[in-house]
Amino acid sequence: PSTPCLPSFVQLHRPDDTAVRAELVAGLALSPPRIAPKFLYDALGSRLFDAITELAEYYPTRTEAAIFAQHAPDMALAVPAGAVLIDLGAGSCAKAARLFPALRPAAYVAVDISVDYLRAALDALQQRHPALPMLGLGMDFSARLALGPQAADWLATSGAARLPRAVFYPGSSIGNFSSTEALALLRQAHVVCAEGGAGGGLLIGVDRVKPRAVLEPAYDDALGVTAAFNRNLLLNVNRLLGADFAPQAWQHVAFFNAEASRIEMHLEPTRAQTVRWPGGERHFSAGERLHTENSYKWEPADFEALLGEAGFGAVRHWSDQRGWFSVFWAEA
Ligand code: AVJ
Repeated sequence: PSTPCLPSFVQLHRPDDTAVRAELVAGLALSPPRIAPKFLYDALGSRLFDAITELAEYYPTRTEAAIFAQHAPDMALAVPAGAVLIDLGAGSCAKAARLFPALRPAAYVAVDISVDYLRAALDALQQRHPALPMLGLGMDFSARLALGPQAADWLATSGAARLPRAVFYPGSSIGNFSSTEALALLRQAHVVCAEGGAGGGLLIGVDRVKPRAVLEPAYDDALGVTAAFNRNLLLNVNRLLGADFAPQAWQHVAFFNAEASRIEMHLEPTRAQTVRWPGGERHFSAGERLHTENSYKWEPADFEALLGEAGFGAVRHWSDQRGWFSVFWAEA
């Protein structure tokens, strides 16, 4: 019997406060102004997102979960057993953990923007899987995805350097990226897979184009949870930038832009106002929208073509009965 594993943790270049403030100020100066969707996820925002996933209107989370539950045995035939499972945006690590019995990974690398967030989740998961080597990797992979030398050292020490790598990117988080940005990220994911042993690949959840009558309520629910999630971004910006956004003076706006194949979320001022922060200000006229998120919806054939452009080989996918969501496996 081998000794139980302890999770390891590595934090790579965390953006400092100055860089975060500069990014916010630059976005506010644009016309139209925009703030990146990552600013939706402070402590309250993450809880509001969890609440969104429970809403009747928000189909992606439960649809994807049903696809994994139904097709896990089939996925296990495609994804090599004994791989290094690399979980992008791992958060609570719950989605990956549910796949452990089917995929039987030999090592688990949980990637998220902050290892602080991963620490409790990985400590608890390690208790339930004492023999599985686990690494928490703090990294903003939306800027650039590469495991780096410290993770490579950890894989070598864990005897996992030459194992196939399965990159796991569930939740249709890829939807936050335009096709150009998504291609860049998928290319980097392909490099990560290709650096491991043969047979690796990418397991990714993708939300599909569907009728507006289904899409729009998912992003503008009857209880106003998504509205609170969107407006909470202003409170986060107030905290990060020292700004004085009044959230009650901003309305949640969400609609499907069919030409661009994306849901857009905006915040619209209900009256003209000036927002101030140390060293700057911006005037908003009534109705001048602040763009906070895009959530792209894909046709499976287009997403498959994108995977090919990114360097992946054989592709297959699994979907729900209604064809609302797909999980792709793309071989490196
Ligand atoms: C976490 C990016 C997948 O686009 O559906 C949910 C975020 N925004 N409701 C999505 C979100 C509003 C979500 N992703």
